[in-house]
Amino acid sequence: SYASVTESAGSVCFSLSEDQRAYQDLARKFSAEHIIPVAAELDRSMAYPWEIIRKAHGAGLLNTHIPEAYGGPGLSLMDCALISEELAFACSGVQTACEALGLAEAPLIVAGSHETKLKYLGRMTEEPIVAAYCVTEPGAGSDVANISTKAEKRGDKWVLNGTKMWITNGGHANWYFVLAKSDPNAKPHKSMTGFVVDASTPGIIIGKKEINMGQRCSDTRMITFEDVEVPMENVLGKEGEGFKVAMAAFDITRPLVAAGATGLAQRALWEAARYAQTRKTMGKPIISHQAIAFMLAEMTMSVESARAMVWKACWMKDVGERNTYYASIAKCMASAAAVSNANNAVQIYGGMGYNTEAPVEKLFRDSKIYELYEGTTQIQKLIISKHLESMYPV
Ligand code: CS8
Ligand code: FAD
Repeated sequence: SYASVTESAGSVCFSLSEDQRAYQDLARKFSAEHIIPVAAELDRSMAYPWEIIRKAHGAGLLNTHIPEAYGGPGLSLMDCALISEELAFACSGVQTACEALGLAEAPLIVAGSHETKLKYLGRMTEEPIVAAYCVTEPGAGSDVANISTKAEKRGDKWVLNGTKMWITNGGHANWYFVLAKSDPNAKPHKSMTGFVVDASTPGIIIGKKEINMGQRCSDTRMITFEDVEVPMENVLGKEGEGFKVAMAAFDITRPLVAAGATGLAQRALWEAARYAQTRKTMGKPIISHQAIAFMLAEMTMSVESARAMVWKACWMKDVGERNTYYASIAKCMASAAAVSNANNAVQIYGGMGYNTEAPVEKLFRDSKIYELYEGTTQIQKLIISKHLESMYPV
């Protein structure tokens, strides 16, 4: 394990194992061959990247944290982060579509019964299908405790009613993770239950594809549940524990979203560093102007420090410790790196950076979402700050 490598080296270990380098390589080659060539067209057409999903499934790059018992490769979070970074380097819209499967699966991994895992995680590993995580609602995003979708027991079934918003993969999912209020009289954090819901269940209404600023091939929808019947065995964990299940999922996925943001930040640096060596003004390449060189140096520092925090957040989880605090630091830092590096890349490209023919224009639009989804920057800071009193007692 990572822990024993660290111990035996007598230091902190930043090197990758042979297997990790192989996964990184596989993802890098896959991205270069199958994603980069079609990324601009997917951005224009906004078509869902089904073909890439099928190929990625075949290449073993999806569902990577599903345990072996359920047909997955059971990779560590660190392994998954290496893959996520490479996919997002190529196109973060594609990576979001891929990562959203992992997000839907995370509550099952955290709290699903053996039978539920066998059925729904097994399905994901058998064929290239996708799933979605339905927590946010039109009236409650950051404030998860305030959701209003209802779950009521009727006979031997649960019945769901309510509307979810901004659901990634919403229009293509085979099944949904749904968080709903099952006991309106309980305290908010004990009032919710998590369910797995087959997308073919009557009463599920799929909204139009939302047209977003960036990551345009990713599919974002409103999903409405009208008297949707869910069998008792599709409850994840215990009744009333849904809030914690939904939150614990983020301990797995926030480091991976942060890895995606790091990939985008790295791509912006890569594009800008190369452009700055060929574009000349006042008789020399613009990289020779210190103002530009220092912007590139800052972009380098942002991406390196974001990656270091992603690795730390993953390592913490992989050695079996609660990583919520580091997951939030990584998510916050990496999303800031993505936004500032994309902004700087556009600046370094000059007027050309503002044009749709330049790769950095897409990066600029794609980057902003990282500061919003999976918990906004303010929410990550809220989570980090909640740790301070116990860390620094007076
Ligand atoms: O509501 C919390 C929050 O995190 N809000 C942000 C919501 C969010 O991140 N939404 C993202 C939706 S998904 C998405 O955007 C997908 S993007 C597309 C796919 C991309 C590819 C993947 C909050 C604001 C931090 C919570 O605040 P509070 O309501 O004040 O609750 P707390 O007091 O902090 O906690 C209440 C109890 O829950 C326990 N808890 C909290 N976090 C965890 C974790 N694991 C286990 N348990 C947790 N991480 C906490 O300990 C409290 O329990 P007690 O027993 O009461 O002590
Ligand atoms: P609000 O919660 O209304 O926040 C508005 C502003 O207030 C933000 O700046 C926020 O940071 C700030 N704010 C809120 N509360 C506080 C506070 N206590 N202190 C300080 N500032 C605060 N959700 C899912 O469940 N599944 C998905 O698959 C999914 N995919 C998404 C894909 C896209 C493209 C988008 C745009 C969203 C997606 N989301 C998904 C929803 C996303 O997680 C929410 O949009 C996000 O959590 C913010 O919630 P909100 O939009 O309701 O903003």
